Amino acid sequence: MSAADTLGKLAELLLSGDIEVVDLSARLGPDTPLLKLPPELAVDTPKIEIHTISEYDDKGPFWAWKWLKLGEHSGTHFDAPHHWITGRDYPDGYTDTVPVKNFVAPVNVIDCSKEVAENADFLLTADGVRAWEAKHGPIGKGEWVLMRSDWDRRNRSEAEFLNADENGPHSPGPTVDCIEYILEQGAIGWGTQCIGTDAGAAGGMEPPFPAHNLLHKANRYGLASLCNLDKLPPKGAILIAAPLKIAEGTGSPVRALALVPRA
Ligand code: 23J
Ligand code: MN
Repeated sequence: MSAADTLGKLAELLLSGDIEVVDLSARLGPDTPLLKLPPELAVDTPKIEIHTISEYDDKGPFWAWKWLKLGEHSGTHFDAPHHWITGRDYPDGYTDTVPVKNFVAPVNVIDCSKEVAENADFLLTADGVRAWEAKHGPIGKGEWVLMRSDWDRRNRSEAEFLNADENGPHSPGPTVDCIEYILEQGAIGWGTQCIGTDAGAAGGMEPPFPAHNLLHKANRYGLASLCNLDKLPPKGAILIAAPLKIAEGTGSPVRALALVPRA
């Protein structure tokens, strides 16, 4: 089938609903949970603010509009290579310079929800990824790898989403060897349902924050705070996640979508 015929068929299947569009983004607003770093480490991203300019009133009689105060790394968002010191020198590593082709790619979804339900500190290892591949097929070059934890069920409460105690945050993520392995396989990026691409305990790993460190060192991408991964098949869906074209941006909230064949 020619590319034109294939795209025509895709249009037909989208219109009939045989290919569904699944929303992988969380609602973005003042209650959106935001990352809290240890106070000695850094300054946190500010709370989201949404201000009304006018709403059919004396500030604008016929129109409603708002302005936002919004950190780049807020809610469901994309991490660009320039976000981390290891990726700082890639000219195509900013939100406005990443090739747009990379915003549409096949997606692998590794279901860790049972493990995470029993252990909030669960870490996915390279062996865990290989065991998944033995069952579902190899991770291909240029594909996303997403860790399903069903952590989005906690996102209405910042305390539950961050899940911190006196020892720090408890949330699942990848090991160093997990990220090394998916990069060897040619993955375009790694995404999770937690506040960031790294586990709560990742500050103590070597290197610290291995998902950030290694992905961005390889000029690859991250996605955080994804929703609805329980609605995706292990393989066969296509992920669309495009950051805003922020000038020299390090990341951006995204409306992440998946194209999924109807069961
Ligand atoms: C800044 C510093 C550490 C981390 C992060 C941001 C994120 O998770 C993020 O949103 O990229 S771990
Ligand atoms: Mn981020």
